[in-house]
Amino acid sequence: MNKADIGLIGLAVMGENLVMNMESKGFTVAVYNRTVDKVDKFIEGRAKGKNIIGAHSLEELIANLKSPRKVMLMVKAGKPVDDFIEKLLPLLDKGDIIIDGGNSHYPDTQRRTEYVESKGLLYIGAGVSGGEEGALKGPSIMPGGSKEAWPPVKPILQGIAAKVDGHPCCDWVGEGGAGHYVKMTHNGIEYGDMQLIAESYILMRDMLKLSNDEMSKIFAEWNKGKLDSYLIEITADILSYKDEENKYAIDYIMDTAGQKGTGKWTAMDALEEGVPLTLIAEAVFARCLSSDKEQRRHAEELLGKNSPKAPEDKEQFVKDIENALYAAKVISYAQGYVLLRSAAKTYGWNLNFGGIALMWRGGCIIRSAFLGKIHEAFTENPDLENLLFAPYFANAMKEAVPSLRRICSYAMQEGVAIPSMASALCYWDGIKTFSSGANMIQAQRDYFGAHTYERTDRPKGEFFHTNWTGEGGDTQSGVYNA
Ligand code: 2AM
Repeated sequence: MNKADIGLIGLAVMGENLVMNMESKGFTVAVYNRTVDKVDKFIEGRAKGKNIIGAHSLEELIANLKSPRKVMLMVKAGKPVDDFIEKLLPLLDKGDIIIDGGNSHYPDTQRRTEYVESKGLLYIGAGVSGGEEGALKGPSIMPGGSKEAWPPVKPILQGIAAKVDGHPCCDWVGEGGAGHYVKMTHNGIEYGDMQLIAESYILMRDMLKLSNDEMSKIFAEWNKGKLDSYLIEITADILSYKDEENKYAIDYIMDTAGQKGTGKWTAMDALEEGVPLTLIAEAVFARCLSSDKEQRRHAEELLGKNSPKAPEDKEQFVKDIENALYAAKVISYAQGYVLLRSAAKTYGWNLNFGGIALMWRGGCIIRSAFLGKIHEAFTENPDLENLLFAPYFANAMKEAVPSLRRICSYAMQEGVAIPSMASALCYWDGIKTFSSGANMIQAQRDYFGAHTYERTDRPKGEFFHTNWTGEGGDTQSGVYNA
């Protein structure tokens, strides 16, 4: 057999499916796995008769690769990636490329890019989204790292990625850890989308007392309109799914949400960047609150259970939930993009924001028609400061926000917790308020800590201190902080 176009290490489901996908697109792939039995099983099983070469050692894997060699790691994030890099370095030559397609945290990818480049080789950290099915049929791929590595890798990664209107959901993101940063933000947005859907569900279930089938129909209907997306589609399926005993699966699934940490990373990074990513942060906290069911049982017994009343016009309420979900989703993406802008500045990445929307439009969990509109907004204005300022979204919000306001008011009054929708409304009202209450915070900081303040009637950059009590003196905190 000819030499392979690419080598892949890590034959768990994602790795195997990516190999099958690459092979189906005409690439020859060499494979290796730490537990070598899995190589033989794969070669004799799914890979039988395909252009796939099994290797029983890293040396054998590397010997089977065309130059410049490309080796993709699909192993557990963390130490295994560093270990494989160490083992690969002596086997590779200048200009060869190591690609990490796992769920690595972006600072690791930043560090590894620098390290591998310092050894004369090239590195790519690629976020891959779409789960097992995506890996096989076409995922969304977000590659970043050594820019020189992109041209040789591009035909393979774009070849296996999902396509929307013939456009691959994969393009160069930026240097260093940019690819994994964008993937992390994607996951944070996914947390937000899922929480908003869960809030819509709870509003319909607990306030309107709708049946699972009724809700399933509503979500299926929403999926034909502006909320058209993979997550809305699967929600309709989930609600109507009955098991062998004719019971609705959703009714007996425990309401304690798990998490693997990528939403938390996104929220932590937003705090680090000083970006108000409130909706996603609330979505992470909502999972935390859900996870302790015993505490919620205790609190319900001790503090009292709410019994929300249904609104009079149920049909209008369902329409309002649809619009509220949409408005909150726009806010969530607006916040996510502000985070990306901020990180791009911090790390010196030249991110193509419209291109990122295209990468997310297919293949991945947050895929939706809506991302096409985001792409258009950034194509019109690549320097768009906030998605809410794009004419299309500004108009859409004018129509949808009254519904978000009605839903939040009613849910608050009746005692249904919708933290992500509520945070969206607070952000919307907050960003539109030129004259906020932060003058009070500045006054307090100056009162107790002589932190000084700027004045509205003097030029910016001039700092003042008031001796509020007549006893504090005129010393400013900066003087003794220095
Ligand atoms: P294994 O089949 O030998 O366990 C997903 O878990 C993939 O990562 C698998 O291919 C797995 O190999 C690999 N993996 C997990 N931990 C690893 C480690 N410490 N070193 C090398 N490979 C590892």
